[in-house]
Amino acid sequence: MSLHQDEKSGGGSVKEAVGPDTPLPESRPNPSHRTVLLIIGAAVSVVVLALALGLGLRLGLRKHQKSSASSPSSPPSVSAVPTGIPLPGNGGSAATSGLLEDWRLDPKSYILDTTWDLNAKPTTRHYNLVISEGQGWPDGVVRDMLFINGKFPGPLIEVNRGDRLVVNVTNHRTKNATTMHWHGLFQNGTNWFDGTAGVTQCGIPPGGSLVYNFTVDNQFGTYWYHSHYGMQYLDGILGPLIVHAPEEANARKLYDQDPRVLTLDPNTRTRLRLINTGAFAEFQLSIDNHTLSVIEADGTLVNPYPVHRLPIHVAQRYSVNPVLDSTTLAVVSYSGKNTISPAEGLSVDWKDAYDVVCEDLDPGLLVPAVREVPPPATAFYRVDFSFGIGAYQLDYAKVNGTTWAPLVNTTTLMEAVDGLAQGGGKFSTAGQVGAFEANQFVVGVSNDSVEVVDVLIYSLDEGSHPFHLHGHQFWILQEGSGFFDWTNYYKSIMPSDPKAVGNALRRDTLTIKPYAWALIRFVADYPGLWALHCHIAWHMEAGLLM
Ligand SMILES: [Cu+2]
Repeated sequence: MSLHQDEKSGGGSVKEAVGPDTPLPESRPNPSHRTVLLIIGAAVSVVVLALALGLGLRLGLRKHQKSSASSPSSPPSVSAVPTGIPLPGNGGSAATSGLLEDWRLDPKSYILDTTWDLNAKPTTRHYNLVISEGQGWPDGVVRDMLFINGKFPGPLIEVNRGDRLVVNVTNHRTKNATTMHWHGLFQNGTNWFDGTAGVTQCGIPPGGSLVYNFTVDNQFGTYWYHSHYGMQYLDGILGPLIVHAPEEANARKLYDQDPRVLTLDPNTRTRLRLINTGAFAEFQLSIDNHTLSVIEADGTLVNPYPVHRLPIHVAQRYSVNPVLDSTTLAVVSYSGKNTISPAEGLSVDWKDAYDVVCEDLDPGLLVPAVREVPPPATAFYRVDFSFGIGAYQLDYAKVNGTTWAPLVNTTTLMEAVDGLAQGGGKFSTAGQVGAFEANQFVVGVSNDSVEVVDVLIYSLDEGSHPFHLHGHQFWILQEGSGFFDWTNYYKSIMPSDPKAVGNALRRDTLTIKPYAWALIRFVADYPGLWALHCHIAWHMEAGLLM
């Protein structure tokens, strides 16, 4: 299996944000663009998690090497835990014995139980998540981390559509507050549990706790949860969240994995749920000699579509079925075959070139299995964003001229409630709402009727940006660069001519390409304040949110 990290997401305050340059031994091999992982097995999401956490250090490593006099020349390592780096605690033995460090979650706990009852009556499912501080070495280098229930990453949360989810989040940190966001969940009627610090809630203070209590409805698929407070999720506050539904029965596959090597049974179809929980890099995932059949994107089941490489940008999710063929040897091994550790040369990488620019699979290739023609739009907004140098010579993002900053001691939601009270129950719905502070760019949508909202997001930046809309899925209606075709828009797209908008892909995180635009549409029927933002952690920190 190879994971290609594409670091050309560009833009913004990247240089400021890659984190401390941890001194590294000179014997550390060159970082390879093609990384083969044998040590970290189990769910591929864990592989992604570990690489994502290590990313800052890898970037730091590059800088370090550039500035050092002699460049190391040893070949790329196939081990996720580089040799020659002393690991504290029992980490050293873990690298050789397969035992887990006590802070690392057992990857086996991410193997979904295929006997899960998809048709169970709606019930209430309780989870406890305790946030604490500590040290770990997910990429082989010791760093300060945050843990959930003492582990990284967080536990798998599983529900059925229609269930009530009750999660008690307790903050055992000594200084900073925290929140928990349920990425991709609609939160219909419970906007205040969306977990966005400064927008829908104040942080949970050290020593405090908050019980999130909401119903998961109208959706199923692969989601995740993460802290939405500063850039905390990069330090470890994250985990997978799977919503099941009876419709899944057709697509349901069996899972058979091993904690050290991804082991597949050639006679069993396997569903890998992939989550990019990283901060910055897009991953291009491939398995040598194996086609990946994409069956889900951000909670939308799609007709199987075969790819050799799957680009996954930050916060996006895909489900894939590896097309298995036991005559091939690969780093993925087949159970019952004596091919646990083939030399790397025995399997062959796809010849397809890696994407140079971070971009999604063409949404036109992923056809939703359930056709939903978007209703005609009733409102239209245009959003331009760019980066520029601001105070303290830092890069700041501008969204229609505003740079978002989380409110302290209150929330945008509270300001909205106050605004409603002062307006006698009525609220301006014309464009940007003036009831908020200047750094809170809020677009008001009617609270008297359900609007169908088109947003044309226009990038004036040289990088790629994975945009996430909270609380909704959106249809991807059009993408392009250069001028937007207004004539065509008013003639066929706004009124939803099926030939023009057809069976457009629905998802919640879309990569906007450099100097390009995307037209998305969503039905604004979940009341509340919902963030629309780039999910690259330091771009959001730089204000790329509205
Ligand atoms: Cu961005």
